[in-house]
Amino acid sequence: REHKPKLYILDYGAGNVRSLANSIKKLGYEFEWIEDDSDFDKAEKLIFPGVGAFSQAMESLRSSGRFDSLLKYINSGKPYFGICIGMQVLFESSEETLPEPIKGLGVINHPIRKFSSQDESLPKGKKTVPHMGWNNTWKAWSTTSSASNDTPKVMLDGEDYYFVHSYAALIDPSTSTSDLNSPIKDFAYTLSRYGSEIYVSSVKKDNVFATQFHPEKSGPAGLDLLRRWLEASPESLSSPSRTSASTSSPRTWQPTNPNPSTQRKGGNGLTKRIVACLDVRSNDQGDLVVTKGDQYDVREKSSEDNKVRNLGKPVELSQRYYLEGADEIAFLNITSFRSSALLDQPMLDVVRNAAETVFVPLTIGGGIKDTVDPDGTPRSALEVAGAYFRSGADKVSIGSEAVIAVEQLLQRERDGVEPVLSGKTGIETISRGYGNQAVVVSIDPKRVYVDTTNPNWKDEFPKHHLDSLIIGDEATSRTASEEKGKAWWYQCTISGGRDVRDIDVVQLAKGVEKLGAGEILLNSVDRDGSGKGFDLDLVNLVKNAVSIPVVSSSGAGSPDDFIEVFQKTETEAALAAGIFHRKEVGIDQVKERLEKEGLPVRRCGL
Ligand code: 1PR
Repeated sequence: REHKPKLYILDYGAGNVRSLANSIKKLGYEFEWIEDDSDFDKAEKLIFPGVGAFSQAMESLRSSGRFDSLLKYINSGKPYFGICIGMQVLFESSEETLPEPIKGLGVINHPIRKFSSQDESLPKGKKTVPHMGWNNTWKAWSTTSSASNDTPKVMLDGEDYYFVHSYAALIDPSTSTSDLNSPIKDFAYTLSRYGSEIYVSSVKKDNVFATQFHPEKSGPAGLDLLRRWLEASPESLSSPSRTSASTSSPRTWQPTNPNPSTQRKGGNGLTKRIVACLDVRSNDQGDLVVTKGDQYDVREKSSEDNKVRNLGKPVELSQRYYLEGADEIAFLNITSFRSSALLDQPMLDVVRNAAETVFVPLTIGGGIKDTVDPDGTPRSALEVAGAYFRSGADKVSIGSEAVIAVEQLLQRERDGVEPVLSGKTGIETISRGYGNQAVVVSIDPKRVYVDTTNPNWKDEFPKHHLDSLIIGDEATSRTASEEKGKAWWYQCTISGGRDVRDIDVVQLAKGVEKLGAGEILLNSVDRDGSGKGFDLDLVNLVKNAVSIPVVSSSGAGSPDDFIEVFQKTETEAALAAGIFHRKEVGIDQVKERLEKEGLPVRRCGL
């Protein structure tokens, strides 16, 4: 039997490492977790996946004494594969902890910097940070050596991979790539572009290979890359050795044109994401089903017994959407406000099972809050989220609790309480522990129409909701003609749209960004299940209020609706449920239409 090198994974306890474990298993390989220092000696290959924060990764490496062992392993010449933070730790330092930058392993003498949220190359001069989604990578070297193994087989040209990070190895292509003293000049690397900034998306030198993106979340392209690395013998991954490279140097990685034809032109570099959403609940027989509401009402109107609509099984459907090319999948536990014990939480199994075969990001929402188990054990929102991350979720989505948290925040601001941020809300604790990219806030707003026949309506309109007021005559939605003479604002709701609160969508969006949310999932109670298209006025309001990504949701009835939301708003992603569940249109068909319109999409090639 062919000897498979002993593979180890180094986990420092942050975020979703299950997906990496699942993808390795899926590719037919086995691995062990690094448990103690002697494992570094036993390892013949090592993967260090990182999620979350650079500082936490470094702190945990230092406090566990693993810093030196890891450096020793890398210097021994055995193959190392770093993912995301696992790539960043190779660098000199990160400015994540400014004013005191934190030191990395220093294998690459270059700093990790934050993406700028100002970007003159983009509409309104603004760029969304974190950089989250599918971006294109291109090779940025050529080799002068005759040795064919100098071209790393793991690095491909022009592929889309999934990224999620706020910091990166930014380079100035005009100087770095032509400067022979450039610290990364003797590495092979791929570059990617975010707006006007160019950053290193993967590096390879000798035994060290690392990617800023997540191969385990990058669909077939990511699995293919991982397979190439797993398949390669340690010798081929490690050659030529460091010493021979530094003594004789016939081999140099020569930077090539930083703007090749394989680079995606226009926009900010990211594709427009298509998200499939599965609203999950128990039906009247107690089975967990995917359901779908009209304006959040999930019961059949036609049948006498008013059954909960059953559109399929959650894990099976998620698998179907992955194969159709969904860029992301969201599961929402829509009855979570009734019972939300962590023990005996069937959604954990749904995530665990889905993560075995679905290799794109998974979001789980519903019941992410402080709870108490039936045996009386209290569970913090952070613990609940942690259980989902360990099961294979990449992000958690918080609904009702986010509204309560922002209400409290606004109250503290009004009362002049310092600090304004209590640090105790689920959004804050989870984003601190797992990074803000892991925290989505799901908003369920409802239109509240104003009586415009009242001549004093403008004076009587509540001042604190003015920012979310839309005058129908100026509305941008396709259905705007129906709205002439009307005016409305967007009120937030909790408990699945059942209770309305005195807080509007702009207040909420700004508040959750302040608390540390990394993304907004923007539903619309009015448009949900209507097929009338996304509420563009709502999307524009929220998109203009924040600088984190916004996923537009509710109302998709045809591929045209996706085209419209991407052409008329700056939204990063569009989510739909009903049309996909009812097979009215496939995700691949939506992407084909978007592509025809010149909108960038990831074609997954399955
Ligand atoms: O409050 O933190 O426990 O989270 C509960 C979560 O469940 C929230 O994200 C909330 O949006 C969701 N939710 C609660 N009740 C319902 C319901 O439908 N009765 N679903 C519900 C929200 C909206 C989207 C839907 C889009 C697209 N559903 O999930 O997928 O509207 O649908 P379409 O394309 O068919 O128009 P917490």
